[in-house]
Amino acid sequence: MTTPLTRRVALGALATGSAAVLARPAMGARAPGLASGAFGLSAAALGYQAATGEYTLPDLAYDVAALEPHIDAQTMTIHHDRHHAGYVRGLNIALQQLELIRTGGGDPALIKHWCGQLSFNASGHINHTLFWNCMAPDAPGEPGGALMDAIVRDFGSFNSFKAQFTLAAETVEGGGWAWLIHEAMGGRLMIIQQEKQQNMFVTGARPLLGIDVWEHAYYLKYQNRRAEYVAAFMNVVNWPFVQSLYESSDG
Ligand code: MN3
Repeated sequence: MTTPLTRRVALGALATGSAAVLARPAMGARAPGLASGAFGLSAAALGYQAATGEYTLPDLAYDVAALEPHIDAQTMTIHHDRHHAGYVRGLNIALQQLELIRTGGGDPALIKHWCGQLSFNASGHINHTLFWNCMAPDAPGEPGGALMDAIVRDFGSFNSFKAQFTLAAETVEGGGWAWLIHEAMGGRLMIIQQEKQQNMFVTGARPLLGIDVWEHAYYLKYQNRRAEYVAAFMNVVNWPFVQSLYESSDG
């Protein structure tokens, strides 16, 4: 059983860009918290409880006010404690309902419904866990190392990357995300839009940097001015964390 404290420590190590995260893992080894789980996040970082088969809401690695003035404390509190918690709850319910169908206690006619709920809520949980870690106070402004090299190679320059990422984020239709992803088979970076929590993703790609552009992510502070929110987000990107995801995905 993983305690909340353990999770907080694990996420804290990711979010603060500690030496363990910044260092490129040696062959066969990974930095703490970056064990071989989904998308470079460990089971502990995702709040997975092996004993019960359920997921729990991971704590934030920083105070809800730590990203002010770019992302306000009230939005962070509601977003994490209510919206993200809702995805975790929905994920556990979907898993329970699918088990009931499997064991004869559920309605087989609802398999499509619960598969949809599983995809939506599991993706919502993973997306948000990544999202919180993609932001940090005292962010460095730009990536470095191999990630910066890859950005320049695949987008021409960091400014070109930023312009395309911003445009993608501003124009997601309805609720959704923009992601910088690593398509590992081709070995290149791409920017995609994702509708809802799970649609339009590229199979097998590793998400590196995501911005939540559902209205719940910005409406309290920015109302309908999504472009201002996207610009503010770029000021708090936790590039050391994004770099660690990239460097653990290309080996
Ligand atoms: Mn959200």
